[in-house]
Amino acid sequence: MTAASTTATTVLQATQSEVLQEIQSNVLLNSSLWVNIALAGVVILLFVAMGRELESSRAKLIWVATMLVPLVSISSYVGLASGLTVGFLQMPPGHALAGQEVLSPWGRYLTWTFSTPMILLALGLLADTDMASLFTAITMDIGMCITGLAAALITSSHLLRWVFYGISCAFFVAVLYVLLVEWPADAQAAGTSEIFGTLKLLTVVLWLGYPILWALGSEGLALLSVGVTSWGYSGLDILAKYVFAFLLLRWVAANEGTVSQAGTNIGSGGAAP
Ligand code: RET
Repeated sequence: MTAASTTATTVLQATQSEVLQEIQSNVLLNSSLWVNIALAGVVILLFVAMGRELESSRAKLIWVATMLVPLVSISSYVGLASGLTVGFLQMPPGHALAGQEVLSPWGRYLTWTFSTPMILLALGLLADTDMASLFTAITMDIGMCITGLAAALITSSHLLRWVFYGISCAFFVAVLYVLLVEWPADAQAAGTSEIFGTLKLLTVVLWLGYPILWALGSEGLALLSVGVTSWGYSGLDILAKYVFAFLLLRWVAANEGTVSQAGTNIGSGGAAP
């Protein structure tokens, strides 16, 4: 073994049962995961009931995209609670916990790659935006999640952790631009601006909490413990996913007529001239 390979601990080296033991001995961390699993289960059943009456294919598409949010979430949290997507990382020199093995729930960032595009798909359909704009928001969002994952996983250099964090933030700015500048005008034209405005505000405010928490949490400046960081994400998830999705589905169920009349823009490069 080279010197580098003996000193670098990767997420793959601790066994899953060692990681599971560590998670289960940390009550704060463990409860932050199980509360979300239970909640996602209840929310899935509720959303199935709420979507029963939908008939138009557009309303059903929004419903499926919204349903996928708690479905991805329950899978994500079972992955975390079982230790499958959690590992120990040895933080590089320069990090507040340099040299220590820090528990990293990296599965969160990975599964955001699947859940956040569904949130944006549902919002984009609600705003009746065009294909180019929807594609931009979703691909920039995936870029944000993957580079966020890289920022969390890199142990070779403290500087590069923050470089990836910066790249992820740049992707995030593109998502925010679409949400704040492009889609409100589309929603106005589609007659969905009131509910879109509420959901946009909820999304923008809550999503801003994630990079702040990352920076303050155990993977960034380490001002917060692993358990507190995890509860932070769980709390944001409850609002950004379940409350968001509930408000959206309730509105779609009550306003199916408005939703089914939209749909002129998707599939085109933009609004008809
Ligand atoms: C990271 C760290 C790097 C910089 C940025 C981030 C943003 C994350 C966001 C996550 C939103 C997640 C949601 C999940 C619901 O399933 C990756 C924390 C910008 C905005 C809403």
